[in-house]
Amino acid sequence: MKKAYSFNDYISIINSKLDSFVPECTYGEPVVCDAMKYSLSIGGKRIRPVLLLEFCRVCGGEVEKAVPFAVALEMIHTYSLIHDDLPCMDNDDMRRGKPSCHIKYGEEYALLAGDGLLTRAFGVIAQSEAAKENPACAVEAISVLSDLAGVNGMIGGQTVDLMNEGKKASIQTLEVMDRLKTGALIVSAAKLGCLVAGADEIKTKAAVNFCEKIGHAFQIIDDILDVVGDEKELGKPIGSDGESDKSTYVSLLGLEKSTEYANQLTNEAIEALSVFGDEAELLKEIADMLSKRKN
Ligand code: GRG
Repeated sequence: MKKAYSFNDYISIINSKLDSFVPECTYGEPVVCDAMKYSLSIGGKRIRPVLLLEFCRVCGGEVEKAVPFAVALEMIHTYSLIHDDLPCMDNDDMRRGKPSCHIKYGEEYALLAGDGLLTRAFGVIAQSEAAKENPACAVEAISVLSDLAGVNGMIGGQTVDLMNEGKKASIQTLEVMDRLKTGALIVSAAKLGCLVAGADEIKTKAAVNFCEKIGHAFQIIDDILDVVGDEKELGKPIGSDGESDKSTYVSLLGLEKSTEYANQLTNEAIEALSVFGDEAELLKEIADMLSKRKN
């Protein structure tokens, strides 16, 4: 098994590489590249890239090789946050405790920065060392990411979310929406990490199962934090779900049942890790940390 990394080791690797994958502007108007770098650099928990790198490691892969895939995933996540904050979506002025991209750079450039991150993400994978060594792996990774971030993945979830604005959605609708909107990118971390490592089907299934469960718990906790969270710690205002009359786990199940549900999913996620034996310690810690997160 390859050397173990701590959560902070992974954060350092990711944070030190993100900027270098944003292209230099060659025509003298760097505003969009600056906005891309700004949104990538203002923080964030880096959960998705950390999971990707750790799944690669526990499946016997080389973490260094997986870094561009992790960067690509964080770029797609960051693009979704930039677009989600725009006035035509959630109209949020703050993100990760700092002014949202459109507040800092204007709506037009924020839109382009999101587009820039999305398109660049696929280039980062296609141009990686791993792609040169194993083009089929890169093509598969691009295909997986494009499906999970696309209209039957994250974008689909956002569409269901928009269509249900102002309506009382059922718990079933909520589960579909969150599986797509929040879960799909978290699952892509498992799929891509396993793919780069050349993991077998049993390990890939276990990794996907783990990410589906923590992705689901993640959204429930997001809904809980929107009610009982601390604005400073969250880096964004709370109460927006209630204000927009949005159906959430909390509004449908109540705080106590939502918390129990999130804990149950976290336990199930941890059980799914048994196939990785002693190597799963950090993944268990991540599940536990996410279940107790305050931001
Ligand atoms: C493409 C417009 C558009 C939207 C896609 C993912 C998404 C839909 C919108 C982002 C906003 C949102 C509340 C998504 C739910 C998932 C979620 C809780 C995202 C925040 O992820 P964290 O907590 O963020 O990992 P950090 O800042 O830590 O990276």
